Amino acid sequence: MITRQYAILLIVVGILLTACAQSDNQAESVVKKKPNILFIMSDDHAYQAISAYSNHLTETPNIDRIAKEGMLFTNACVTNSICAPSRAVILTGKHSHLNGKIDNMFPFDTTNITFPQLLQNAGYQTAMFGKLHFGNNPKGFDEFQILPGQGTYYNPDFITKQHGKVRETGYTTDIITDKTLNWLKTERKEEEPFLLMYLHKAPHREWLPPERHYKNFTKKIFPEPSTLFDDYEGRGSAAKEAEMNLLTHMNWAGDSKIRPEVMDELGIPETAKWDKGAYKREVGRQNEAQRAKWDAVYDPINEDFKKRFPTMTEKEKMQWRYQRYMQDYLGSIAAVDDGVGEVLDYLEESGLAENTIVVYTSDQGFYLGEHGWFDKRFIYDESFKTPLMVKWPNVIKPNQINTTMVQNLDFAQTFLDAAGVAAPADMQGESLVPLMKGEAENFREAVYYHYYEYPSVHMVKRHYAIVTEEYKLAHFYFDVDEWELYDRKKDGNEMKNVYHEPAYAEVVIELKEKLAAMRVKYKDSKELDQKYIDMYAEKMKGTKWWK
Ligand code: SGN
Ligand code: CA
Repeated sequence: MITRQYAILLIVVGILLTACAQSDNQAESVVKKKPNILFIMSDDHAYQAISAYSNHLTETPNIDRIAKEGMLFTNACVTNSICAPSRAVILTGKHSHLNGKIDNMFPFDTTNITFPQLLQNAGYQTAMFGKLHFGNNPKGFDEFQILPGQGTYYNPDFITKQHGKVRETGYTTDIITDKTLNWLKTERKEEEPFLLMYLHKAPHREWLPPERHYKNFTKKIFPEPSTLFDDYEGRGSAAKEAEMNLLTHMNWAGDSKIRPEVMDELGIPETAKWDKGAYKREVGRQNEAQRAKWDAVYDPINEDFKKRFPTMTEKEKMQWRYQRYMQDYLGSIAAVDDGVGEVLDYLEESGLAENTIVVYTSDQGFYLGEHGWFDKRFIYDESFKTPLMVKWPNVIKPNQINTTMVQNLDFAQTFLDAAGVAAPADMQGESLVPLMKGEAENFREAVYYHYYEYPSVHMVKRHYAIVTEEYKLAHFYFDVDEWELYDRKKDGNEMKNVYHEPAYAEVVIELKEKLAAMRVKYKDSKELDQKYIDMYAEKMKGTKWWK
């Protein structure tokens, strides 16, 4: 016979056990609730070429889905507008002068702690596919397949974690998409949250679209930017001396896809000494079948050019180049948009979308003929700002537009915050999660910028700067000592340096103080500027950049 006391004890134990089991279940569901993170980044994708921002150039319906279902950031920017340094800032949450990856030349210092390592330690399954451009392999990834260096548009090589170097046949953007989808479908573990980095090489120079898009895009005509014929008056020597002009610095063969033989026939010299080489490297990499399709479209363009070139004015050459540039650049983006659509579709079909943060961004912005330029590097808006949109169902409401100044510096802390993982104290960004929830006020007053790679390709001088919503104050240094100030509200195209205008004297004093304080806050200094000049000199000694 069970005594009454014993029966009560059993009931109490039963209740306690049930309560424990329930809280275990709750704990489990909390663990399960950690969001997946799909980080999509393309290379050199200008916000001017995303229809969520403006459709004056092209439509990107799939990329736009992310903005429609979530938040579009209209003032996202980078800390250093160049490829590998931007990626290093994203992974480490630290400015270039602290993570050490100041330019594209030096390999990334792998003793840096990156957010993927921290997520992996916290139980995330991690994978990376596409372009990294670090000079070494990424740490903190269960799986990676990355392009060596810049990669190529057709028949790319990949450095893989499992099988060493492999060569694939096909179009690189599509292959990176397939690898990403394949991992989601076959490698992803049900029981762990994931971090998936899906990193396109496109639309990086030399802009080779796939057949399905070059067939159409080569027939299109695009509106010219109002500053296409900028003469750089009213600005400092940096803009005047930069080598990014469509007419004078873009390659005829490599970039505009004029056959080297046609250049010879017309007596056109190479723009840069790798002009014809770049054509051979990219177009020349296609196999016979790919090349036949390519020639069917690009040969008639060459024939037409042969007829026109002898009588073309400089202005007409510039206009012709701009159209050719946009056709290939935007055609390459159309393939990125296709890939993004496929991956978003799969997230929906598989039910993963519900608990997945999806980010679309670029490693920096790009000039699409504004100021007569291509490329990036400068603090002027087209390359300083970068596209950014994020969807996170149940956290970010659909169709949000956020105008706050956010930076690529903020990603690491944002993802750690979303995953409930503590960020190291020396990371320098801010979590964007409060902004995404619509909770943050007084987020940030100004951002800091520092570009280093000079002298180098495109010859953009070293400069550091402070940017507020109203102003941009930049100091160009090393072989010059020049300041530029832009009134962002009055001069959106940044055509007039007002640094020397008496009306702005007060603004200059105030911003210089703030800039000095920012350099202290972020631990940048004259000593570090000099250290990086000395390192660069050592590395580049004897090259054409450093005699
Ligand atoms: C190559 C390009 C440059 C470009 C750099 C860096 N020339 O050198 O135009 O600025 O890469 O780009 S190319 O003719 O070889 O394509 S980055 O995106 O990697 O920073
Ligand atoms: Ca880039």
